[in-house]
Amino acid sequence: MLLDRVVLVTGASSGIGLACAEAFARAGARLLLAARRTDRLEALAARLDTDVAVLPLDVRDRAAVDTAIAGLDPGWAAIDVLVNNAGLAAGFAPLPDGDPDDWDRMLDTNVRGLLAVTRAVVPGMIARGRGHVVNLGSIAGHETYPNGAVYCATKAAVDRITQGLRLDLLGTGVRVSTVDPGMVETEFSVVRFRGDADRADRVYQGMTPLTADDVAETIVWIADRPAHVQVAEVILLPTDQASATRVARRD
Ligand code: NDP
Ligand code: 8X3
Repeated sequence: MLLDRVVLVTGASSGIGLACAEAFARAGARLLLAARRTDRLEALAARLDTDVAVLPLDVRDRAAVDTAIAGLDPGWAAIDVLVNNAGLAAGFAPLPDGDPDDWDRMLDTNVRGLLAVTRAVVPGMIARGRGHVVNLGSIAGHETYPNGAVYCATKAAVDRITQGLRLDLLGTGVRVSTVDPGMVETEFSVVRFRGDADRADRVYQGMTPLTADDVAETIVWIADRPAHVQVAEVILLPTDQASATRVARRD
């Protein structure tokens, strides 16, 4: 069903987005891969066995998002699946000590960026009477944990945007889904801790986290359901995780 479908993945240069690119390529889709680190996207494109176009994109730049989507070649313009994956956590601190620049990065990327890409892509889906938006939420959108208030707020916003979009697109034939993972070992924690790889490793110490592939396979499964089936929400946790704050560790 995904053969020759055009799939746009934001944040395809790393982690879940990169794994989505690989999984959709295996399913025969054609890929639009977006991120800021285009060297990584080019390297990924070179090893994928499908049609790929690289889209240099900072989702925080709304004008650039509009230009990039409006400027797609006709062969790429009819996007069937949008995976709104680009996102990050920046910092881990009690709210009164938080860095407002970190808050801006998270809000601008996870919320405003997701909105900008959605706004640029979805009208075309409506006009074609089909399409699928898959957002990357998080367990953090369902529960707030200490030191993560703003990141959790951005993911709660993603959850509400997902629900609102689904309501607003009712009757158009366009599907809206969210995948809300718990702990996934990617570059997420390295980014959150500003490159401190040891601290990032400790996040997953003594437990088995999800892999980016686990999440990507779920997203491909969602996109591959028949057109009348809309998977609204999947919460995907490692077996070693019961909530945002309850994790079984063996050491
Ligand atoms: P990674 O850090 O491995 O990947 C993040 C991706 O987002 C990169 O490709 C990065 O590309 C891209 N990105 C970040 N900022 C921007 C921007 N301004 N414009 C365009 N692309 C951007 O993390 P994950 O793969 O783990 O994260 C992917 C998504 O999954 C995020 O939305 C995250 O919140 C969510 N998530 C992650 C979980 C986890 O435990 N890892 C759990 C639940 C949800 P580049 O820097 O090249 O632009
Ligand atoms: C990422 C998962 O629990 O580290 O969204 O916030 S968590």
